[in-house]
Amino acid sequence: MIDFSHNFNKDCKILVTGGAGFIGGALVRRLLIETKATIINLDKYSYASDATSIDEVLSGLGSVANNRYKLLKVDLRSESDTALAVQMADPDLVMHLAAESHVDRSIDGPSAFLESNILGTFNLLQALRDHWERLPEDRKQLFRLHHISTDEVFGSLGSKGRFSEITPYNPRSPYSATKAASDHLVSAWHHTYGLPVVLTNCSNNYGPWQFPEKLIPVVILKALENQKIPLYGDGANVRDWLFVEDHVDALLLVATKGVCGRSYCIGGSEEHSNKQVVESICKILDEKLPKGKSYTELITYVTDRPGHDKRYAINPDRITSELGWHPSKTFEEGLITTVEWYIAHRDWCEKVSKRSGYFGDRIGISTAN
Ligand code: NAD
Ligand code: TDX
Repeated sequence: MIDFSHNFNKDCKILVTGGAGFIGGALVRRLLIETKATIINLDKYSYASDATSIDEVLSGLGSVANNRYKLLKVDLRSESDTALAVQMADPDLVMHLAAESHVDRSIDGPSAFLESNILGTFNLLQALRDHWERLPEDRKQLFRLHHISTDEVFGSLGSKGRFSEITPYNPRSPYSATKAASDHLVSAWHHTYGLPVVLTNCSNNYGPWQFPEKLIPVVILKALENQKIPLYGDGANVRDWLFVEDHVDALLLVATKGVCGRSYCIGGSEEHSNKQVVESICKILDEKLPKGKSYTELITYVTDRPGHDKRYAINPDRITSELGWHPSKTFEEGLITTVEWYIAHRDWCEKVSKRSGYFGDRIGISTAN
C-alpha cells in the first residue's frame, strides 16, 4: 500500500463525486482511513449507490472521522444544486467519478447517460471554474480536478495492440460515447479556461461492493443461486481486469503527483476472455463450495450485446514509469478475494437488489429509444 497521508493534511477538502458507487466508495474509504482531509461525498444516490461500506469505516474510526465526512445528496444534472454543493464543499481537490456506468443500461436507455455523464460533467465544470477563479492565490495554485474515465472511450481492439494516452478516441456504445464527451469537456475547460485538471482512463474494475449487474458479481451470484450463468455471444470478448483497490492507488497517485493537463491510462495487464473469467469463478466455487457437479455446467451462451466491443487492453507505461504505480494483486488473487467476499455478503446483495428493483434479469438487448 502507498502512503498518501502527507499529501492530504487536515485543512485539505476533497470533493468526491459518485462516492456512493463502487469505485467512489473504495476511494472515500481509503481517504477516510489514510488521510486527515475532509471528504465531501456528492452523489445523487441512484440504484447503484450504497453507503454500507463507508458507514462501517466511519463507525470504526469514531467521532473525529465522522466530523471529517459530509454527504451531499445532489444530482449533477441540476445546475443550481451543483453550484451550491461546490460552494458548500469549497474543495481543494475534486475527484469526479459520478456517472451512469453500465453499458447494457446505456443501450436500453441512453438519455440518462447523456444527462448525467455529459450535462452533469458540464454543470460541475462550470461550478468549479467559478469556484477556482475566486480562490485565494495559494489555494488556486494547488487546486485540481481529477476526472475519472474509462478505456472504453478508445473503442475496440483487434487481437493485437493496447490503448495508450495517444490512442485516438473511438467510442462505440452510448455509455462510452458519453464518457468520451465528458473527457473532451474536461480537456476543453483546461485548455480554454485554464482549469487545472488531470484525467485517467482505466480498464475493467472488480472487487467487493460492486453492484450486481456487472460481469463478475453477476456470475458469482447466479452460480450461488444455481441459476444459468449468461455469457454474451461466443464468450471470446477480452477485458483487462484491475482490482478496485489498485485503481484507487493509481487515482491517489495521479491526483497528488500527476502532471496538470495530462492523462494517464490505468490497467491491470490482466487480459482474459469472458469465458476464461467465468470458468475461473466456477473453478473457485467448485473448490470453496463443492456441490457434486461443477458450476461450469451452469454456463449458458446468450444473445450477444449489440455493438459488443471485442477487446480492451491498456498499456500502463506512463503511470508506471512517471508515477511508479504497479497493481498489487494478480487477477487470480483478486478473484479469490472477490468470490469469498460475495459468498460472505449475500445479504448485502439481496438488500441492494431489492432496493433497486434489479434481480439479475438480462438487459441491454432491447431497441434503444
Ligand atoms: P457506479 O455505477 O458503481 O457508481 C456511480 C455513482 O455515481 C453512483 O453512486 C451514482 O449514484 C452516481 N451518479 C451517477 N449519476 C449522477 C449524477 N447525475 N449526480 C450525482 N451522482 C451521480 O460506477 P463505478 O463502477 O463506481 O464507476 C465510477 C466511475 O469510474 C465512472 O465515472 C465510470 O465511468 C468510471 N470507470 C468505471 C470502471 C469500472 O470498471 N467500473 C472502469 C473505468 C472507469
Ligand atoms: O452477464 C453478463 N455476461 C457477459 O458475458 C455481463 C453483465 C457481461 N458480459 C460480458 C460483456 C463484456 O464483454 O462481460 C464483459 C464485461 O461486461 P461488464 O461487466 O458489463 O463491463 P464492460 O461492459 O466491459 O464495462 C465495464 O468496464 C469499463 C464497466 O461497466 C464500465 O463502467 C467501465 O467503464
